[in-house]
Amino acid sequence: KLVETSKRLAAYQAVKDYLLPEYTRVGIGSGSTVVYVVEAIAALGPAVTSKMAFYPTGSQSEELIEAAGLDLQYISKLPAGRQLDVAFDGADEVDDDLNLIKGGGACLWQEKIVAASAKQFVCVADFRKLSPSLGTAWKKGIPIEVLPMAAPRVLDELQRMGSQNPRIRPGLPGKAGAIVTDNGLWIIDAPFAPLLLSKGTEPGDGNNGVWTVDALADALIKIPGVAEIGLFY
Ligand code: DER
Repeated sequence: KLVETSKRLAAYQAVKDYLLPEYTRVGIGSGSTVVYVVEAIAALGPAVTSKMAFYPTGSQSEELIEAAGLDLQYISKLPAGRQLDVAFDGADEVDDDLNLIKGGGACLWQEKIVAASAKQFVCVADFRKLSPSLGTAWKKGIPIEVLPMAAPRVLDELQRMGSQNPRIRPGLPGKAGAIVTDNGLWIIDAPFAPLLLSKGTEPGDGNNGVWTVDALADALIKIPGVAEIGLFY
């Protein structure tokens, strides 16, 4: 109950503070906190929302926008040179530097594209998500979207980089085999020792078992077969 109330309060506050009435293009992330973001936006009423277009980050996000009766548009149709005014999304973990682990909902690739297409990215996270360094609260690992045929090679490389027991995310009941993302790919969850803040003072290049967020992100994205990683930094 406390968690749901916290998510809802955070979402309504974020919309109040960051969705300005003059905005016309709004990104909508994925997950359960974003459900409250859309609820808060819809509560503004058509007088405000009818002037806005809403851009999804996957099938769940699309459904939320449509179910709320909001105008559904797509980032693929955004005119060249234009940006979204703001994008709202959740996170799995947030460190003191506002680095994020995202991808708990397996929507990280489109989420990162939409976030990067917005002038302002608003992350809505309840008290559970705050942690001194990434990997201390969210222990399931960094979500990494991969081409299925490369998954074994990526797992090998993650082991070599010091990930503790990286694994392909299994499907939920009703889906035999691996989770398949909205993009037709798989997710590998790769736990690493707690990541230092991106301004980490130690040489966080993995040799001493710890990484700075930016050093790890740079290393992960280079692994052949990796499409995108669930580190926003
Ligand atoms: O997959 C994601 O990155 C989502 O934003 C997700 O991690 C947040 O989920 P929650 O709002 O249900 O905690």
